Amino acid sequence: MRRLVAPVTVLSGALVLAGCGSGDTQADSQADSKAELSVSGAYMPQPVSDSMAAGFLTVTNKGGTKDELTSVTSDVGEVTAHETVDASMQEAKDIAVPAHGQLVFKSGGSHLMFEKLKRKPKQGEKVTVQLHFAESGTVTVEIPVKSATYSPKTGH
Ligand SMILES: [Cu+2]
Repeated sequence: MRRLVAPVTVLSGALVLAGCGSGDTQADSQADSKAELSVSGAYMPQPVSDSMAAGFLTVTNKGGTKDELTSVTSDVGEVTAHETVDASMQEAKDIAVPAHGQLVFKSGGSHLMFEKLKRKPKQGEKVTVQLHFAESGTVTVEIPVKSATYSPKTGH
């Protein structure tokens, strides 16, 4: 198992189930509505490596039915979802997006792992990925490439 080149802080908890006032809340009128996904906070630190990169984003499910991230694809290379378990990474399959909950990929926790890069993403560019969900189908996300040391403000 290869390690990320960028230093990461190891935190526990791959999934954060509860939202915390991210500012883009929407009235939820149906108790048992379908999964209703939105993606926020996507970024990729400019990779140090020529062949690998990590991506982070949050998937929010405003619906009343859970969904599942089954796979991720991108034209820049191969993408898998990784979770961090006991300070090492492992591939995660079929990751749940709970009803009225979130799937969070963040530095030190779960992340999107880009490997076999066909080109090295540079700061200011965007990387397009397709998130494939069991219920909601494919969601395309443009991930902006930030500086190698970028870390998002948490908004708390
Ligand atoms: Cu990884």
